Amino acid sequence: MRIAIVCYPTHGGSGVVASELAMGLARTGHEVHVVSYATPFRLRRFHPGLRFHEVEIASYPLFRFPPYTLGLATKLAEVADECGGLDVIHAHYAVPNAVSAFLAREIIGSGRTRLVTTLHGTDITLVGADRSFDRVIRFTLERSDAVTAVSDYLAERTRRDFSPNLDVEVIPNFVDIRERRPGNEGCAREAWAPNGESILMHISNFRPVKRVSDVVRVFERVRRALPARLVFVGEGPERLFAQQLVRELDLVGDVIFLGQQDDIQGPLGCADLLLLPSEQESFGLTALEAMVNRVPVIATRIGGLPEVVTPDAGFLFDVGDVGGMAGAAVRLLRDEPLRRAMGVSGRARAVSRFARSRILPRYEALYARVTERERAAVAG
Ligand code: GMT
Repeated sequence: MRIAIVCYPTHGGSGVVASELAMGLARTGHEVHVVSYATPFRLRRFHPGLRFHEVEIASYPLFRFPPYTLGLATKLAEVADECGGLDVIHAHYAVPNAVSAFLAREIIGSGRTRLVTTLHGTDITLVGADRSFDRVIRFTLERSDAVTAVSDYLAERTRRDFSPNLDVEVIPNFVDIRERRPGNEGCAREAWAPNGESILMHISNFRPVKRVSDVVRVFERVRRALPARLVFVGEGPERLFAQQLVRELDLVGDVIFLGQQDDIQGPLGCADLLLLPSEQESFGLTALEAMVNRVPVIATRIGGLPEVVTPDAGFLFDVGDVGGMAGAAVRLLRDEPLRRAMGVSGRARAVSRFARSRILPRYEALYARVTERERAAVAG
């Protein structure tokens, strides 16, 4: 099949999943075109069968805001023309990717191209909650040939907030289950914890929903109980606040800000546990990454996280329950057999439920269904 994947290129879960899907589909023999405003970070190396198309927006003094939605739609239509027609445009994230993809399908107008929209979370829970986007999101979802969501929670939330009768298929996110992926240099514990301290890790885009100050506060309590280090991976608007709190709580020597990393399997190799105290998470891809790397997870009982982190793989608490999370962290760090057992069960769960080899065929089956449906309608 000839498939265009539209996604964000940044270090967020939706871009990661879209890029991994694109690579997997290309390996399976599909012709894959990735369209975005920059090369997604996971696709910077050469991948046979995969092409990247950059959306460029001409600046013009009249435009107060660059018209990215239109540029993306135009680029998709151009890609369809140049490659001889697209079977599927698969948009990851509703705003504006699915809206542009809808427009592109109308411009292409061949009747051949199907639109698949995958919802990732904030496109429904945050962006979608903005009344100004409400109608355009509902319209696009209803006009998509198929809509998928990454968790039961998100599918239900989408139906509740947008369209009660909308058919939303749940196709969960997936991970690469290889023990040592190419480019993973491994990591040296001594560099972060020279005296054998425990290592707690947080990985995110440092948005307000991630509650990074809770990460620091949990760590402060753990630090009072035992020698430990906290490693932050990622970059975003709340990083400065986190750094300030680290200074206020006198933790500077024990906290490492690693910055944005393309490979998180490397750092996770040194983590004893992952902290994810988010107030919203439709899935929690970093929790799954931790699990596949045998790292137990301490997270919040919200959104799609309970579908990923089961009690054998970690501990879940109410949002803001810093004391509960710190208590569980201390317990885990003091009880090595428990930590190891949770790591092993977390990996087993990740491999049996969320391996790429399980999830990729579900997307392929969906593409086959939407394209077949159309052919059958034309033939009939
Ligand atoms: O967390 C974000 O704001 C980024 C967003 C994204 O687009 O990458 O993450 C969402 O999609 C991920 C991949 O499906 C999910 O794992 C995250 O849980 C989800 N984030 C939220 O729902 C807050």
